[in-house]
Amino acid sequence: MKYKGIIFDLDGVICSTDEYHYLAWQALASRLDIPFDRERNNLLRGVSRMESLEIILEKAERAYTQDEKLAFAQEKNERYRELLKQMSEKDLTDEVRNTLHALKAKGLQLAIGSSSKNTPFILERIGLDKFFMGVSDGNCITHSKPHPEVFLKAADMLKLKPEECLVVEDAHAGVEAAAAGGFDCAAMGDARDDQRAQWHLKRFSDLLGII
Ligand code: B16
Ligand code: MG
Repeated sequence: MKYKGIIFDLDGVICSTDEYHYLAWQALASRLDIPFDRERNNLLRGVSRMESLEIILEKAERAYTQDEKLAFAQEKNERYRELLKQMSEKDLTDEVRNTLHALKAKGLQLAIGSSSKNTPFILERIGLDKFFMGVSDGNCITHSKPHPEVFLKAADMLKLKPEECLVVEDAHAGVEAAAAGGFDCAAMGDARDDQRAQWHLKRFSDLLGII
């Protein structure tokens, strides 16, 4: 088997929290009268909270102070966490759950590589808080994707080299991060056709055909 480990992005790969990010940013942008739509939202995938805010504010008609920006980020995160609180194990699809268990049964070592500081909370909501051997997230990195740090830390947690791991991503920034770190990547969702990825998944369960 070519890969010994798999590192999964969280939002948009394991669960649909990418939709909640969109709704929470959309509410903020609308309050501030800043144009924002799903196409611009795709630019925020895999990017840290403050960098996401800077991308949204590019369309603003006035400049904001750092204190205002911090308050906006907090406002968005509070709205986002209200949406997360409604999540339960039902928000993990059977397809994702069954595929994860099948990969583990094949002896693969599984980790999370997410830019989100809310990762522990989300994993707990969907009942996967004890499932992964390593969780590398926004709380343990200093550089957000497309920097490879989050995936390099995940590989370290699995005690594997980058070339032994496959990264699964839905963000162009994440595919770029995987390539920069020397990882193969399976791209899905918004990033599915990214030519820097070695694999292009129509569905999450297509992973079983690669491994
Ligand atoms: P938070 P991922 C990323 O998660 C999201 O794609 C991105 O939209 C978000 O801004 C980032 O996490 C930070 O999230 O505000 O919860 O810390 O796709 O890398 O799992
Ligand atoms: Mg993602």
